[in-house]
Amino acid sequence: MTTDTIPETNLPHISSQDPDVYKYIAAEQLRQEYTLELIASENHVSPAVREAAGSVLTNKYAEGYPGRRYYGGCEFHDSIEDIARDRAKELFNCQFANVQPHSGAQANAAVFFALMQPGGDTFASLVLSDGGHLSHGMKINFSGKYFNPVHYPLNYDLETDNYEHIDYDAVRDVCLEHKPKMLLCGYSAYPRIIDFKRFREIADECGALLMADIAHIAGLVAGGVHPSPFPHAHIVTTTTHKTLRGPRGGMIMTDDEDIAKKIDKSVFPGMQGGPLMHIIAAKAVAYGEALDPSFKAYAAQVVANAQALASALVDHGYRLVSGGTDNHLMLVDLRPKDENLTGADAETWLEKAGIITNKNGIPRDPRPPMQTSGLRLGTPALTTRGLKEDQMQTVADWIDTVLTSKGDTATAATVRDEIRALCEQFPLPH
Ligand code: DSN
Repeated sequence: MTTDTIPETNLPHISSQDPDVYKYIAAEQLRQEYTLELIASENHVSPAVREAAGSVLTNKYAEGYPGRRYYGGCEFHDSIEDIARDRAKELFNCQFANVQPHSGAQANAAVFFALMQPGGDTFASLVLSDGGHLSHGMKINFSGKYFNPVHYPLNYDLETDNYEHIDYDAVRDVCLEHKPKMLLCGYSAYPRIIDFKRFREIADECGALLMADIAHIAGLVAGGVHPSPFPHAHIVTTTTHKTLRGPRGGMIMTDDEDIAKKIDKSVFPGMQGGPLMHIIAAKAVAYGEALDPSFKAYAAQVVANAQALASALVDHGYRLVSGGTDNHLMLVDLRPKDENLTGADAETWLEKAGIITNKNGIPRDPRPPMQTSGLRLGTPALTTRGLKEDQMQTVADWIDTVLTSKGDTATAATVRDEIRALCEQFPLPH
């Protein structure tokens, strides 16, 4: 990057004090401005959320909870955390919210250590390679090291309509066999509606607590375009930065007072020390935005865009895992289009053209995780910048052009110029 390409960043202090760091922040701003962000777990926050995250609240220790802190000077922090908790409860229609987890994985860890005994207790979940999350039982993650995961399968019966959907009968069978203490639902790469009511019936039948990790779909739940895990789940965890469009962070919610007490203790002092109060303020601001009626339209457009993109990709000859999408993401199986094309190559070639994605294993993928046969695409970030169904057709055409050209440099340059022109028409929120 040359200095004449450094954009206006409104960061005068870093710019004059620390040009080494500044130039990369500026470059990143430029990258975000002029590329299409299709990573399903990313989004563009509002300037108000960014201001809160960059505020003086970062200076303060506030260990404890509102009204019960271990440090003086927390008066305003109490008010901010109360606003964040109240807005979270209103947004998700639940009784208790802990807004202190630094991330989704830490939120999940806090729940596991609050409600299960390490070293023995069993939980049931979807395996990472089928669309689950590493904190749902991966062997080298805390969840697989300290607890005993058993996994329920997707439906792999090609004769049925719901191939590669959650197989609820199989969930029930696994739970009745292993009697897990907790049943987990909610995923990182699953494009279909989750039937929380059915999960709760299974949890009740086998005596398990139901935990829903809605990290990916929280914004869709808040916007009313995906069914809510409440009142079915005993515990709900989420991240705050994906479809919910807040700062990077986590949250835990419940309707059960006993569970809420255990969760609070498990987050602090169990897992964490001082809460990130600047991030809690940014969560409060983001929840305020999500409570605005305009957020419902945003969430509906995210899904409409995903469905438009999915259908245009199918028209180009790609296969979608489970046959399509009901939410913000899709998993593209690249093999029917080109048997030799890997997710890793697709990710690299698309990035050269200004389309940012991530390679992703597809269920029963014969390739290893750093290669993969699939690509995960999502529409939350494109929808934030104002793109609609018409542009999704164009995005699918660009993806196909780049992949069909096998990463040809001239093709990538042409597409990149066209994308820049589109990005200029749909600037990021500043
Ligand atoms: N890494 C996140 C994602 O991309 O889905 C999940 O934590």
